[in-house]
Amino acid sequence: VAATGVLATLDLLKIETQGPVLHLRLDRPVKRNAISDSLIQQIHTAFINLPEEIRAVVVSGEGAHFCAGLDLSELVERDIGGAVLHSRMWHAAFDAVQFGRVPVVAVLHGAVVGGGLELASACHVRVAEDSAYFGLPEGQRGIFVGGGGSARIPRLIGVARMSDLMLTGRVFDADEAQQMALVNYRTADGEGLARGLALAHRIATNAPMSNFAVMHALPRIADQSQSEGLFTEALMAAVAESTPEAQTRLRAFLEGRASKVVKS
Ligand code: 1HE
Repeated sequence: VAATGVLATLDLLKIETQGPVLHLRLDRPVKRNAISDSLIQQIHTAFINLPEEIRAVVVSGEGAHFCAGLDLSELVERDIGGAVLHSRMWHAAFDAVQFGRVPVVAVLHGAVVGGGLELASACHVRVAEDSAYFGLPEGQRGIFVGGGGSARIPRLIGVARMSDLMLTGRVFDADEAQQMALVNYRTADGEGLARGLALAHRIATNAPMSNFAVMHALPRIADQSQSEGLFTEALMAAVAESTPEAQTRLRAFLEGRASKVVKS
């Protein structure tokens, strides 16, 4: 179903909903989905205006590539102050992705480079098609990451691998990305979206408070000392457990009405 309201006004995104899942497609294929100021603002607007009934989001890219990163044609015009604010604008948008209301599944194909990799790293689950490849060409362009990549990407693959990408211009293919757990799922070309949507529908069946805890508590606990982390965990667990939904779900299991955990 096509999106309505403010989401329907975002001309660089194609947004559709399938029940509780919203599919947001970067829709600037002529420029390989390069992220202009307008596009970053539209991503931000979309994520802070998700309809109430949406429980999970899938992000993908139209055309042959997921995303070519920053729109380099807009970079030349900025002074230092403007550049700081520009980077902060990206931070706000990708914070809305990572720390919004619902989990986000990225479906990746073709180039996932520069700011495109920064966007992918703000998502919670990553699916890569065979064609996907990952790089940080900022080093070659004479710039640095500015979309949160230096904070997020080392948390996924480590400082050493990110340094290698930036210093040597190395590119990881989908196999390498999977080996280093940069991507969680691999599919053949053309099958990523179906897998991503299926995962999003599965995520959408979880209790919202459990999903919230995974999105908001887990990465913060990972940043805390063990003692602070354990305390945060106890508080988060108590909040989740005390929701009526948790009580209902626990009772359903105990009464034999809930699914068991089985080998997939
Ligand atoms: C662009 C951009 C872009 C394509 N900004 N216009 N990102 C990069 O350094 C990656 C630069 N792009 C590429 O390496 C390639 O374009 C791709 C490998 C992604 C795709 O190649 P291809 O052969 O399919 O397409 P193309 O012919 O290179 O590009 C088609 C058009 O898109 C062309 O414009 P046209 O007017 O000549 O048709 C390209 O100029 C344009 N295009 N990528 C502007 N990135 C917050 S900090 C984040 C910092 C970064 O992200 S730095 C990394 C930037």
